[in-house]
Amino acid sequence: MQYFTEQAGSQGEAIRRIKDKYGESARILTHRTVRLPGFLGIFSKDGVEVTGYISEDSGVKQQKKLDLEEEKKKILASVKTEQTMQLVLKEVQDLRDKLDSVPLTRDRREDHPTVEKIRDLLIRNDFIYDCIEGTIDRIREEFSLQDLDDYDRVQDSVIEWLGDSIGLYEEKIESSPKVMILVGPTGVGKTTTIAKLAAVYGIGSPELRPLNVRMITIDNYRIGARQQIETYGSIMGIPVSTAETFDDLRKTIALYQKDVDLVLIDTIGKSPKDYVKLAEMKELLTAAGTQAEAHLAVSATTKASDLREIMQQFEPFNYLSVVITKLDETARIGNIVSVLAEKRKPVSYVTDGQRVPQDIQRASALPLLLRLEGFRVNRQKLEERFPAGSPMKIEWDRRPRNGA
Ligand SMILES: Nc1nc2c(ncn2[C@@H]2O[C@H](COP(=O)(O)OP(=O)(O)OP(=O)(O)O)[C@@H](O)[C@H]2O)c(=O)[nH]1
Ligand SMILES: [Mg+2]
Repeated sequence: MQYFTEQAGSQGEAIRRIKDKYGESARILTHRTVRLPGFLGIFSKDGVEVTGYISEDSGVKQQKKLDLEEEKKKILASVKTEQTMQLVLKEVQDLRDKLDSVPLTRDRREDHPTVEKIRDLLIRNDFIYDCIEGTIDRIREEFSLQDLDDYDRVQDSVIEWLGDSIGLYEEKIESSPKVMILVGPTGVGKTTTIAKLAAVYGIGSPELRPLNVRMITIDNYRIGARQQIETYGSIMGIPVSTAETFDDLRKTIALYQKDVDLVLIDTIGKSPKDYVKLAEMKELLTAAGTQAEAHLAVSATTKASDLREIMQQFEPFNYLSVVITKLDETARIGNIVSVLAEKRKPVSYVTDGQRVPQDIQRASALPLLLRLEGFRVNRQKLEERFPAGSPMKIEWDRRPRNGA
């Protein structure tokens, strides 16, 4: 700390001198009256002595001020660099624009409102990136710039392409008995679907005679699981067996060789991350015999990345088709439609509610396309192009209304 003492004839004069010498940072501590020496020791007079110090605080402030100045300079310098960068970027952009305009049509069309609108709709419906870009590319290939002005025509084609991308698996009950195993993650609706299928096939339809159906559950671990399927069985008059071991399963199926048409096997829901249990379940396929077919149940509400993972993890079951459940619980079907197309897996059944057995239908693109949000769907045209999968649903929906 730097101290100072200043003597003057008056306090005012002392302070003025201090300010002149030390500036604004001078701080007064004390002042006292002193005898000031006069000329040659004679004519001495009273005066004031002021003591004080130089404030470091203001020194810091000053330093800060300096730092700030420094910063400001730096910022200004960087702004200049930034400006240069911006200029360079702009130059690059201009160059790119020039280059892009060389092949003419392609990027000019990208800005066509029809293309933009379709892209937005596909995004809104949760289609995955590859599917969206694939569709946009196809629009570019198949429509001239002039054709793009006809939005309705373009969107109708897009709906058709999406419909065509949905592979269908038609279940054929030929071998006797046909053994169908439903695998899939926990809680997607496997047991409910098994019950629906048992009822639908057990009751028959105008096209298919009532089949002799059996249900087998290997879900002995969870309290209530066995009861759940047995309840369905007893209501529908369809026998249910429980297989405690894979050997049990083999023996049970062997018992059904003669007069049973369809054996439906309900499995335990497994998280796709449950590798060990999945491997164990794989043994199940072997036990169920060579004629057994696995199908994977997934909920339509599953997001695309999870769907991919599930489909990957259940791959060892060589599932032939996917059963889409809980379609009623989602407004967006882009995720499931795009992942199925990506993995090239067909759909066999679609379920859209909890009612057993009404809420199931044989797969068709129709129920999925009808759920497309924001697209103007011409139902009649779509029904002609993508006929409903099976009379299953229609048959059941008619019954209550006819009072049958
Ligand atoms: N909204 C709706 N709910 C469904 C559908 N299918 C099944 N559910 C319901 O989903 C819940 C689970 O169904 P389950 O059949 O027990 O599912 P799961 O796959 O057997 O389950 P775990 O055996 O625990 O793996 C139940 O409440 C069903 O009623 C469907 O299509 N739509
Ligand atoms: Mg179950």
